[in-house]
Amino acid sequence: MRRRDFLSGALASLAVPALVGRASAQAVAGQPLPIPALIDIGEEAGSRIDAIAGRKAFLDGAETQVLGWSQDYLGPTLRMRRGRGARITVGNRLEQGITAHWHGLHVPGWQDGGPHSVIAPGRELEQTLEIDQPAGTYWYHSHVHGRTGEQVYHGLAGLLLIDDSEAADAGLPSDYGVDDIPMIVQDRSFSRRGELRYDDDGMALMQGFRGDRVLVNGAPTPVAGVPAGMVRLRLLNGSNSRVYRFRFADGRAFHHVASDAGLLPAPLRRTEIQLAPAERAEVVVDFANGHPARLVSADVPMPMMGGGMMGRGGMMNGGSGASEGSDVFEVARFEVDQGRVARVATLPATLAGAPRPDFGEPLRRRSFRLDMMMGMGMMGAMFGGKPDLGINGKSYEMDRIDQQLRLGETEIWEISADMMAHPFHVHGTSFQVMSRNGRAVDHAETGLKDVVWVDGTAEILIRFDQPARPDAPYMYHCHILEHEDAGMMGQFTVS
Ligand SMILES: [Cu+2]
Repeated sequence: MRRRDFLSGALASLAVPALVGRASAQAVAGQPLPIPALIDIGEEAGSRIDAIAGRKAFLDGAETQVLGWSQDYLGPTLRMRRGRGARITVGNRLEQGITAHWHGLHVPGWQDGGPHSVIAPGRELEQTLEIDQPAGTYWYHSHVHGRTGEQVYHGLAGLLLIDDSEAADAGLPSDYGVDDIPMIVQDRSFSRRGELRYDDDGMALMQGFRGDRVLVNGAPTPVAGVPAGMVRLRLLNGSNSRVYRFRFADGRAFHHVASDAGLLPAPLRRTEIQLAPAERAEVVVDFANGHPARLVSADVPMPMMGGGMMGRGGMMNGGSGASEGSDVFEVARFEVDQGRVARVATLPATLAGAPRPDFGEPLRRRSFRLDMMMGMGMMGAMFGGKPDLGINGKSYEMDRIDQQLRLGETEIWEISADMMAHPFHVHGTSFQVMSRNGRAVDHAETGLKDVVWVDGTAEILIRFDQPARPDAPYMYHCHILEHEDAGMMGQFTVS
């Protein structure tokens, strides 16, 4: 949406775009789920990813401009091993700067790929990351201040898996692409001609950009072939702002085995799981009965606190024809393929290799208020400007250090949100959620995290064991990418 169109568009956008079924170019629904190539990153030279521009047809016969890491849209899955170095070169073959942020990795600030670590067009950066953290599903994406939303939207993201020898004995399905399936879930919007559309003005900025189609690994509502047994799904919400509440259309239960930053102590039986932007979950689903299954998501409206000016409107689904009801849309289908061998028949009672966090006594408390009402905030957006969003009353500045932390000291961070809920992410570490809205949170249900959904207030226990200097500090920010780009971010050193 261009700014001059904004006022006329503002009322229409009170009803957020419907998901699925609106674009006139037809979705190539039902194509096989693409499985990103898996690259083992070891200590030897030679592993690289390059940011490139290309064209891709998401919808039938309609190509559109995309970005990707060594491929058109998204990138290979990078697998790194705990206790080893991971040597990787990141090249930039675009005409704009990029970064490679290793989301969830405990690496020093200068290797973290934040906004200060821009790789200029035509340049490359070689790094050896020292991997020492729990096995889990992490990811990587560009993180250039002011352009993260646009660059990730067009494809600069990919999965990053950490393995370790202990978790390898957890007894979970682990044959990549066969019974251990990566799923990057994103919503996108297309023009009538099938071109990717992205707006970050006005209301789209305030609520976060939302698309009207859901893609998994870049394919609309794909079908995954699975063996007749236990299958692990590694779900990443790679969307700019959409929150998903995943479940199976037939109501089958599944087991939640890992969250953002490692395994849970024991598999947890669930029928539904919510993921905010940048959150991950590993779940194990039993396909032994041979029946096909459909993964769906309830539409989750952005909760506006106190029924604010934008109301609580969600209204994501406009006539998908799905039988689940008007607020549910399909994400992917699973079909049992008898040619695939199921290696795991039962889940262990507890998960070997699950992190056992020991944060010790916290030494201090800090507060972070996620602000949407600063200065011209909401009014700016209503009149087509770029509002300043911020944290603790300040919009992000590249040359201002907001906090100076001490290496190895545990703190309690209290994060609060006005107006609407936000997913709050911290670089360089994993944390434990202590409470939400004053109610204690059970570690066995949430595991270690690097994103916390803040719908009111949340308290986290946090500690940094890696340094970050003023020239490449760590970030904390809202992971609604439009909010982050508009300044809902801060930065800190650790020494
Ligand atoms: Cu936000």
